[in-house]
Amino acid sequence: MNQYFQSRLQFLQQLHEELLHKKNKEKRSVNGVYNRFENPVLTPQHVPLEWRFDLDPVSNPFLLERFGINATFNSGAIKFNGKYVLAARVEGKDRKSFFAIAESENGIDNFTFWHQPVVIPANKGETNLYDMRLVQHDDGWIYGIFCTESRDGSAPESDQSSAIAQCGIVRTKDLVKWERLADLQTSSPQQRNVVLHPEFVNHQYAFYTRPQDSFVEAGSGGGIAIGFCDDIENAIIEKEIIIDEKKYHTIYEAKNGLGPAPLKTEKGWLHLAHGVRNTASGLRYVLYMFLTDLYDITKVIYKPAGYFMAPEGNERVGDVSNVLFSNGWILDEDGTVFIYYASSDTKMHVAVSSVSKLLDYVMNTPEDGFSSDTSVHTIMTIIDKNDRSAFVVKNGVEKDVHHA
Ligand code: M1P
Repeated sequence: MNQYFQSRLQFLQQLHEELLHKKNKEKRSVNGVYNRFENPVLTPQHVPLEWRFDLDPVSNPFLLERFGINATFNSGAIKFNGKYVLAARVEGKDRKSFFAIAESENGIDNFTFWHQPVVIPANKGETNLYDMRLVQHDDGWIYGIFCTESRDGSAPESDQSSAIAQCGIVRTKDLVKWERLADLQTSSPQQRNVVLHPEFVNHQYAFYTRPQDSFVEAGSGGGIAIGFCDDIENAIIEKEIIIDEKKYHTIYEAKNGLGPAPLKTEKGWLHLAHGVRNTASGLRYVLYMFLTDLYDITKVIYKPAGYFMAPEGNERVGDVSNVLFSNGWILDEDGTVFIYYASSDTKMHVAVSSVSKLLDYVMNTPEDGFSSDTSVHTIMTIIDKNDRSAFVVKNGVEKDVHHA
């Protein structure tokens, strides 16, 4: 082994080890709903050296990177064998995405990739796979629901950008061996952000879909929909019912899409979704929440106005700037919720909350009145309540105003 190779290897290994063992630190929360953390939980630098470098000093004397990683983002999540596990979207410098499993003991730091990326049997013509939702279903399987992308065959040769997105389905028991099922069939020309509901509904599988006209724009489609089917091995959805539509002058006016599978709570099914609007600097993706009825999952019963989380600080900058996207969260037995979110299509982060806080947020944050006038009215109601309250806290001092 030449000296140069040896010192470079040492340098790379040390950098990697330090990153993998770095402790994460919770940040204080202003809104009180969740706490962000100082460091991202997955970055391209977390990807094992063995995937990126040929470590043989004879065939790679300069120890050059042979397969570069561009981003680690939009990860599905599940608690598996007591570990916090992410199915990350790993994107190479060649722009192709694939899935890789990373695990952590505590869910907030030291995420480490398994030995090899996930191998998914490929379908003819597929160019790209991404954004897996991991769902432990009542039927005993863990499903991976993801987006498959291929070139739009009807586009002229001069157009090398048009693509068709559809929904792929795989299942596993161990996150190692994955069985590919037939792709989901719906009548929508484009389908992204499809999520499997974790329970049977009237003995049927239920899918959340996002019917869309073109690859980027929702067009006449859009909105989060639900469809049902009998057979997961050959899943065909005849009818998509929109349960949460795009709407003028909201954070989801251009389009929206469901994030992870909903969490079951005593008050209803808790949903995390992304909303998109257009701005002078491009599309802005933020996260929002809503609650659906426990027994009628097509019925939205609570929906706070505006966003739950938006890109902050250096989360704002990346390959596709001004984007937060989440397709994975984990609910622990003690009610803690780990929200895994990606910033700007580049890296993964975690925010921690609890079911009680999230339900309080969803059920007690005022809903959208859809005008400036109603927003002012909402604030006036809060001020008025504080003015009339017997106990108010001012400048950190709790004071009984009736005896002041
Ligand atoms: O670039 C932002 C996101 O764009 C897409 O989401 P949507 O289908 O809602 O527009 C997805 O490609 C997603 O992966 C990406 O993060």
